[in-house]
Amino acid sequence: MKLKAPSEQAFSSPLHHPRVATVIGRWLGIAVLVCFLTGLFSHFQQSGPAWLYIPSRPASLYRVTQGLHVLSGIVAVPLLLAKLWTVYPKLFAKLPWPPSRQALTTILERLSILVLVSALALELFIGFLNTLQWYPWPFPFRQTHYALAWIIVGALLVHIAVKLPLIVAHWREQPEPEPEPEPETELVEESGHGSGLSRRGLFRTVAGAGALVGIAAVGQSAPTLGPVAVLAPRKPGIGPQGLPVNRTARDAGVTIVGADWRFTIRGPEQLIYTLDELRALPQSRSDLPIACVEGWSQGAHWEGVRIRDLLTLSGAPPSSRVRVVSLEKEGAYATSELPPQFAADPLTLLALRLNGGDLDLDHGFPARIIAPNRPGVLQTKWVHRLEVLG
Ligand SMILES: Nc1nc2c(c(=O)[nH]1)N[C@H]1C(S)=C(S)[C@@H](COP(=O)(O)O)O[C@H]1N2
Ligand SMILES: [Mo]
Repeated sequence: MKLKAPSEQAFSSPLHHPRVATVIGRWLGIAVLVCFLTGLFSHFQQSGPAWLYIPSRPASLYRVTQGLHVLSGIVAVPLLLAKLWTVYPKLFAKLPWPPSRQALTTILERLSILVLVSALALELFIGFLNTLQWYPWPFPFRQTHYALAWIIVGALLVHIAVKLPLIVAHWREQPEPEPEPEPETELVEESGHGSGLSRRGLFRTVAGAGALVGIAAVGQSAPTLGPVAVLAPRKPGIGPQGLPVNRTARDAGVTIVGADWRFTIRGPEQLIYTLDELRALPQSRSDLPIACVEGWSQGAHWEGVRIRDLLTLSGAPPSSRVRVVSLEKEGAYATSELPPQFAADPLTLLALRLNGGDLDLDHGFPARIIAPNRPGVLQTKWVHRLEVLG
């Protein structure tokens, strides 16, 4: 027996319609745009060009942008699935044959959609696994995630340009045309006419699915929704001193920190402090969040010595570029750099205390960096040296 592929016309449900594709495409487009822009911001924070100035305020800006990044990525998943379902009969459309100029355009257009869909599906998939801190692949996550983002944006612009006439024609709702009188009296169920979901019903279902996964995820950065955050690997309030931990001291290879611990600042003058000497310096308080790139965030109360005060003590100007060095031996987060505007910000601390007690070893005991508007990965723990770079 020979199996025959259906033709595009076999899918006659009114839900496989350019109007539906336009409406869901708009939602997906907004989610992708928000995800892209917030992702760029996060990328530039971590490895931006030297000329790019990122302000240290508003203090919670990164918390909001990264929360939106993960939220829009998760909401994009049901939107993408719905969009693909709406347009999948196109897979069975006949290619114009013999090849003509028009056929070439059609093939190129199909290829751009193939690139768009596969890159976006892969992007959302690895992004979601990353929120679970699971990296079952041999490539570096951040660089790959970033490169895919540009491929998606490029392919999306081509897709929108090609479909522009269709998008414009279906941007506004039009009254649905009267169905043609059918020659046969009996309607087959599969034909979709008059049966099943209406367009409005489909839009409600898709919006509902988006809202549901959104609510299940956003609780990792919005504490009031913490209890329903079933998609969140870390929930607010759970962890030592009521704050989640991304990488424990043990995972980072940091063991007991003893009385021989010293803190060094290398400026024009080199100063060395014991922990008690650091505690005897003027202490400041900052209420700042840890906002992890993986999407969870939580505010906390920090106490410690202002970085700008330490810089002044070592004879350096308060707005200096500073290298932060951890006791952690290897790993991408063992060191970080504070740009001058972050070092000078009075909220930026070498924190010794968290939520009213000495730092837990997993939160960076004896000392860590906490600064406003920064990704969690740059809030270096177990700090034992600052180097003034200029
Ligand atoms: N030295 C060092 N500092 C680090 C890390 C690390 O792995 N090593 N992890 C970072 C990450 S990814 C985050 S989100 C924050 C989390 O801080 P917390 O564990 O105190 O909540 O610490 C940051 N500081
Ligand atoms: Mo993080």
